[in-house]
Amino acid sequence: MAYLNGPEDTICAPATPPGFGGVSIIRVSGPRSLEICKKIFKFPSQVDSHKIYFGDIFHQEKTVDEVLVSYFQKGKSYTGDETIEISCHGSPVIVEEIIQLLLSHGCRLAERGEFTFRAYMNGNIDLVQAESVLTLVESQTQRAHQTALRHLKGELSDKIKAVQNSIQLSLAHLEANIDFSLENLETMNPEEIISRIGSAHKTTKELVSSYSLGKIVSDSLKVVLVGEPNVGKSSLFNKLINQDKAIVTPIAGTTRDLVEASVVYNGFKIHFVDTAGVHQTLDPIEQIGISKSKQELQDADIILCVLDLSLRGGFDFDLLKGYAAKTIFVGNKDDIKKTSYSDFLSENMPKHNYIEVSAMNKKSLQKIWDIIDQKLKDSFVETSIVVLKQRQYELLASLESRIENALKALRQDYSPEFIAIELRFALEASYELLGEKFDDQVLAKIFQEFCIGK
Ligand SMILES: Nc1nc2c(ncn2[C@@H]2O[C@H](COP(=O)(O)OP(=O)(O)OP(=O)(O)O)[C@@H](O)[C@H]2O)c(=O)[nH]1
Ligand SMILES: [Mg+2]
Repeated sequence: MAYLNGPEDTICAPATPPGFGGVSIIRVSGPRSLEICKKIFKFPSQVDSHKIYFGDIFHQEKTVDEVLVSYFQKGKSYTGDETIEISCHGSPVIVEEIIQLLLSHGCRLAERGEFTFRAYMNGNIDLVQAESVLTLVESQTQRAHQTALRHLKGELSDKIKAVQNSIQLSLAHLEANIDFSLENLETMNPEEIISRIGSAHKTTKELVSSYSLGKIVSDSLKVVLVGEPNVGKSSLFNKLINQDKAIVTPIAGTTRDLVEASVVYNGFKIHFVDTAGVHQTLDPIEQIGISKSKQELQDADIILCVLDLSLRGGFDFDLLKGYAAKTIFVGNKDDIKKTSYSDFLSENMPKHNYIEVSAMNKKSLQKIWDIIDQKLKDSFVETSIVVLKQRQYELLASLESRIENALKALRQDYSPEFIAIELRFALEASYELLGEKFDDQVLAKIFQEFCIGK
């Protein structure tokens, strides 16, 4: 990662997306920010932090634009370095011209995420907070936005730090016990250590299990419709997304590809996938579609297996093997004359995962929304903090398993050396989580997901 080598560089980049708008903002950060900006903007003799100055950006006596310039002194800015933000008129031509001027006077173009990277390197934020900046700018629902904001404010980091503190303290006391030269030292008794480690374990466990909701919050809840051809999957899909997106015809085998669409519901993004009807066919195009349908089942949060109430079908229920917990059977075409098949279904299907609806009657679809609601409720966990990132989840899971090992060993009165080893591993995971210990490749991966200017 190039910017690991250039903390002394003064960097610049547009902070607003390219295009025309009311204003565009250009960010400049680094030790020479003020010195460089003075070459293109007339500051008063005394420049104060967090003040906005009005004037012209000039180049060889010619005015480039009328702008507002804000100054943030070192230690009091987002990055922690001296920073200047130029708000110019929102035109890509003006932005380009100002950027070129800054470059010609000694700035370097910022890399992706470099401003946030500097904030992290300068200790303004930890790695968990840096990741939340990305989630914040990418969030597509209010709930994702609020969760990311709480992370940015440090709520998740604080929980991790509290766990880290408990481990450090317990480790110190255990190690004092191991070290015989400190024999007369007053150390914590085992019950006290067990209680501290126990509560650290509870916190990490809650955070780990919050990830199932976190995935839904930061991404979406995925609902996949499967079933035989002609049962009404596409009709239901269109009604659920409130759009005529998938083609509906009385011909079996209409849908051949995946059709996908998302809607926002109660602050969550719900992603629906309509699939090709599954049946025995020799048509190679349909076969590809069917194999795509099967692949979708794996990462669905809810599978809606649609059955036609008016017709005895021959759906191969083996397809859903292993997915029982997330499958709901939906008897569709409730509005037309039912056959013995529908009586059979209502008698034999387990009540808790069987519903009857009609794609022709939008009101009946409330039953599907109720299922989605229930799934969201089930995903809620004790803790109000939700883990959103896979990196955080994986490290928290390893943190949890190390603490759990230590706790078991403590309860069974194992030797303190053994317990200390587990706790040291746990501590390592917590350092990695907060970015107190880092690997260049991990950092590169995190910050390169950002856009330029962030
Ligand atoms: N009466 C009635 N007809 C329905 C209902 N749902 C779907 N249909 C009709 O059933 C036919 C098939 O509907 P689709 O939505 O295309 O079925 P599909 O499951 O997507 O079919 P494939 O794409 O071929 O797998 C169409 O003629 C729909 O109008 C319903 O609830 N009641
Ligand atoms: Mg279809």
